[in-house]
Amino acid sequence: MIKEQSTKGKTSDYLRAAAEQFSSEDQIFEILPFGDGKVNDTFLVNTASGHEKYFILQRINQRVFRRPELIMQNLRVLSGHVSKRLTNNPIASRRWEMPSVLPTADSKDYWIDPGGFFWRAISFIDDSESLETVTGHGQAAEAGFAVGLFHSLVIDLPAERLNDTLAGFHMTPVYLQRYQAILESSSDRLSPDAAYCMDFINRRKEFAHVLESAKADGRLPLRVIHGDPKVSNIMIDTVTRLAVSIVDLDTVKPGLILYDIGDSLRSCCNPHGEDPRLEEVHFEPELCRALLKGYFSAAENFLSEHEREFIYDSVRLIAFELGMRFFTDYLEGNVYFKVTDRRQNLRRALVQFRLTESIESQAKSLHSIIKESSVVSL
Ligand code: GN1
Ligand code: MG
Repeated sequence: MIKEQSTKGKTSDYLRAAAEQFSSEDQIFEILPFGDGKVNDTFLVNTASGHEKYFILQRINQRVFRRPELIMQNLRVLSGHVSKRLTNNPIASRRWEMPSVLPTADSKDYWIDPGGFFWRAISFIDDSESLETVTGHGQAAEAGFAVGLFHSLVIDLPAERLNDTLAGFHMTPVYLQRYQAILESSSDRLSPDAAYCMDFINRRKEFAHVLESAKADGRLPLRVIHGDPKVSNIMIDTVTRLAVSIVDLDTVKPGLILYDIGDSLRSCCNPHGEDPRLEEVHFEPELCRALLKGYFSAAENFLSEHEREFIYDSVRLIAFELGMRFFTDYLEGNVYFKVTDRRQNLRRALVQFRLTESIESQAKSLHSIIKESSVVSL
């Protein structure tokens, strides 16, 4: 039986034992915390002393992913599909790799520790690193290329072949409902920052429905999406500085392609990242232009007219949605996103709301940048 995740189960309890399940004959030399993930616990395992031979070990957060075995099934379907695509149609003149699932000694996709926690291992993309923020047009174009290439590789994978690993993910009206329910039982609503957040959300309640309404009336189709294409999930070759992979595939599932485009723009065009000083936060339009150029250079012409029309709304929406998710979690006592202090999720919410305002204040110019960068070249 898989145990319900609780804050009591320390990751360190079975960390080494977990690494050993996936290291085949290799000795474990070093295990280090890895990346900036806010949900799962992620480690880099080095299995060789003197030189580097790595894999990624993760303990899945079962408060968020209630059925992690469904993630592993999705990863199998995804990697089977993509490796066939890459064998039949290799990416011309550049390196591109998909992370793969590593089996345990008894050929399972995961290991459940004696405390009931779910561990799995994924290959590390050699000679690559992720970026914390995008600092130039070249990097934005590479991030866009990676998301576009991912979409083009899964465009012919029927969405119904994948499990829904996280119900309601990126459905803004669902987050709005949750926020309203939590607000009713919260006592923090009187602090000035919390009052600001409440007012901010209140003024955008109608807007929260923009993508789900268009989906409901058939204008936006369900496709296979990545779900979390933020900048730190794009792997860059340490020598060529070109994107070589997109990782963190737990939220690959049926969804709107605009969740991905919106989230990629939200993350990459915010040059100071998710935890800066508030006055530094802004949405950088020229990074948006570069990212979309990169995206459309890899994504063939499959985006419909409607999908293109909603690109502006999608970036505004995903920034707003993430702010609302952080704020709700703050009100709820930080049960979803990892935090270092009690108010961190409140600060994160303020950053995303500032970013949303920056996007809104540039609506007109962003619409024309999006139009220019997403022209179909038939
Ligand atoms: C979470 O766990 P991590 O850091 O990969 C979240 C994303 C957010 C992101 C913001 C499953 O991703 O939706 O965009 O934080 N993932 C989940 O940094 O909720
Ligand atoms: Mg993620």
